[in-house]
Amino acid sequence: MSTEDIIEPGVVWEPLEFTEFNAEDMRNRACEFREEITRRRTVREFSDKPVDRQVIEDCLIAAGSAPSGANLQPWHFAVVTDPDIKRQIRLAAETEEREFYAGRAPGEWLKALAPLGTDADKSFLEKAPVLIGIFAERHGHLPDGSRVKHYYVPESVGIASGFLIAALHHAGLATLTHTPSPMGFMSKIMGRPDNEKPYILLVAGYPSPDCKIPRAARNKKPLPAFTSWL
Ligand code: IYR
Repeated sequence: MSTEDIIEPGVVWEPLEFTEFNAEDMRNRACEFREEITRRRTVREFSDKPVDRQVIEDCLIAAGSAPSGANLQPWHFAVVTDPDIKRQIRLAAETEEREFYAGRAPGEWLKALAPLGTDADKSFLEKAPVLIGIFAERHGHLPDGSRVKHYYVPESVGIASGFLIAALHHAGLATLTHTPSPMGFMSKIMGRPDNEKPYILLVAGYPSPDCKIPRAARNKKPLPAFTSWL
């Protein structure tokens, strides 16, 4: 606590550290970030080149700084690099995905996916160096075991996941936001408790040297199609 802190019942206020940029710098920063983030592409063909653990940890710290309901940070990130565990995850995901593509998915869903060229082959789950199981804590626990209610859980975990994807991209890594369906197997294989709901299986690493991506995924709505100014 610094000497500038103001203490009131229930809250300690501290001064905000804020960097204000001049108008030109701000425009440049917005434009540079837009260019960097819009270069991100979802990748499904990964190389097995390992990734520095420190890089993943820094990106996770960035994710953990996300805003969340009542600042309760209702997320857990399970990082998997062990080849045996990756193999178990691949086998379990492919079992579900084979059923998904062979009939569980409604025709309309398969039609929507067709331009992306996805299928039940999930070999990237073994090949990529890092899998990050993202879990949403439906509720938390105090040290004495009693329940703590969480708020805006999907929103909070979604924002943290977005931070993580942006941080990994910024560091120079490719990602895949994989949503195997259903994903209950993630809890079992990654040893996560019942209060955590599997949310996303994020794949991270380098793209394979001959990586191809579907052109259709480049189609992004133009600004007027998804914004309004009042
Ligand atoms: N889970 C399947 C299907 C799939 C669903 C959506 I929505 C996608 O954006 C991509 C794929 C799979 O991973 O192949």
